[in-house]
Amino acid sequence: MTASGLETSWFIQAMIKATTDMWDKGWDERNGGNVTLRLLDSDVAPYKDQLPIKRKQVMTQYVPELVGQYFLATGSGRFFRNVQIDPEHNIGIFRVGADGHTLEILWGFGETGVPTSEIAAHLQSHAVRQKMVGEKQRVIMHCHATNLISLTYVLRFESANVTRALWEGSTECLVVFPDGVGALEWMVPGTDGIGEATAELMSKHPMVIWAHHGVFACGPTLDDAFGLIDTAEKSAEITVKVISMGGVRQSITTDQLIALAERFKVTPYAPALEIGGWSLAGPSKA
Ligand code: 2HA
Ligand code: ZN
Repeated sequence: MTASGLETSWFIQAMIKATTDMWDKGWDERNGGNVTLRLLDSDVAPYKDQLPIKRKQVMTQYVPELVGQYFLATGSGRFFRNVQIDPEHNIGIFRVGADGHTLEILWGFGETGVPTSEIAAHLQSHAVRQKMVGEKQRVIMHCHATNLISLTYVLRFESANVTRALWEGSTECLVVFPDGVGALEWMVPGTDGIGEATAELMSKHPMVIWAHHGVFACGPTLDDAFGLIDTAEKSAEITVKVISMGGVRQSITTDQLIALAERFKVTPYAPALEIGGWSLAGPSKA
């Protein structure tokens, strides 16, 4: 296989870098994780002759808001560690068809592959974030960041509490994600239901933690979404270590969080300030 012009495009190269970095971070074992990047008409214009409709995939959901939009996505069942070796097999480009319900596969995903199994959560989240921030919304990123998942087994699993724990876990967190994180109870992955619930939380938070599964983040660029997860995961790692060392003896206070928000001119997610601290879940019922 020779690298086509398309494979030298900024967007394929950026997706290779993002998925390779995510693999290197240990966030995406086997086929874990998925990423979608919305492409602009100006991105695809130079490659139009390489993007005929190869086949179609009918979805169970409707996303009329996204009709005509192009997305570069990781493939269902594909491994992030292989994207750099064979992009055309492991990632691909599709357009949302005129019925808002059919994906027109234009390039990649191998001979018979389709976009990520979490397409519902991706497209519904794109639609919600586009409504909020418009053109700037371009990336949804999902992965299995180890320490964020670990915390879902011990923290009282509510958005304000998880946000507060992450803000206290590292000073930069409140500045990087003042809108906090959403906490989504365990649900069956790959369903329209988890897609709807994720998108609903994405209307308040740029990141959603899926209990015992992983994290979803959004952003204007792959770097932004990656940076959000990286920052939260670093804080989660510190918090896991703190809990493992016997628990918190001292931490960042509410007044200090407020001072931080004032200095960096951000408005923090109020419920996470108001609770005054974070706590572990009650004793196991087992
Ligand atoms: O792509 O991560 O949530 C595999 C997954 C499903
Ligand atoms: Zn997953």
